[in-house]
Amino acid sequence: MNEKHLEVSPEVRAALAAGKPVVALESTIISHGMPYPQNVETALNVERIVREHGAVPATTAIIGGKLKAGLSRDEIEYLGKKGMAVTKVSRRDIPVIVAKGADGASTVATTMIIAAMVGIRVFATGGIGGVHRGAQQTMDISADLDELGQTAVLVVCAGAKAILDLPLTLEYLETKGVTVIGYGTDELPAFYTRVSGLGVDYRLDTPAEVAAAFRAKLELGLKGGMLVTNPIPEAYSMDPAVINKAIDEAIAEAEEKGVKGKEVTPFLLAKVKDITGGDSLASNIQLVYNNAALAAEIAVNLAK
Ligand code: PSU
Ligand code: MN
Repeated sequence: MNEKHLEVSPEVRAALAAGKPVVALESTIISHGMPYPQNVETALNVERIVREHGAVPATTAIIGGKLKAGLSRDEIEYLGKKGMAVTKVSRRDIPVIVAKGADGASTVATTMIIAAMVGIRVFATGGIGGVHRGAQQTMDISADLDELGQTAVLVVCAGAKAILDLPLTLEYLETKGVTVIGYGTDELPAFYTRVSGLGVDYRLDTPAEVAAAFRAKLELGLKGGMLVTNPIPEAYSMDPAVINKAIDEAIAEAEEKGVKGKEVTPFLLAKVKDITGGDSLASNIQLVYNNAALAAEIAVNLAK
């Protein structure tokens, strides 16, 4: 691999060389997914939770044109403070940001790319991008889904937000050959809620079972990732009526304002948070912690 554009922290490098479990983490969730200062606090807690579960955290971003795996506290603080002013970097954005020597926050797609480049197999986040409602007209389909179809990284999330068209998102993942696992559930979790009325492809109940399925995929040389959907803990799940009403309002406002392209997801996330008066933010934070713990356990099993 050409390491010219890569910077792996000493801790992450040592863990990978020793075959120890490592969990990748994204940074768009820090800059664009949550407000400051909760975003920085959450990012640091997620790193701690990964460690407590026996793995090394590798938060990713682009800093000064370098793809980074493993950020310092100061770098996390910097991205969190800068918020939406940081460039949100998905696959198509990487070449120009690197060539300019600029900074960028990694989406799910970019985090998978960085993880695969350095040899990290497991990644924890909150929610992935997907097929947006109205995609039949707008063709707004997140690059995260194609990345899952081509890059061999296992992604642990809490399902997808109902800001997306969930049935179409599942169809798209099927087309791309992405296995959707329900962790301890037969139903696709919908981020803020444990239920969606839609089925997952397979239910698996332990980190060891998930690791075995992913190991089989790697051994077979099947390209692409795997999606593990982990329901939000009961205690933090939201009333579906409340959250769905907030989402409908947010989507109506986005349409009215003509919000387009890469702005759509951050706009909807911020609106939903405002409408629910911060309740959704508290849930969001807890489900990320839950995913970090599971991802670390899967990484530990995969490293055995
Ligand atoms: N969904 C969330 N929280 C997030 C995102 C999505 O619930 O923070 C972020 C992730 O970084 C994801 C990106 O990769 O938004 C998807 O953006 P887009 O839909 O523009 O591909
Ligand atoms: Mn989009």
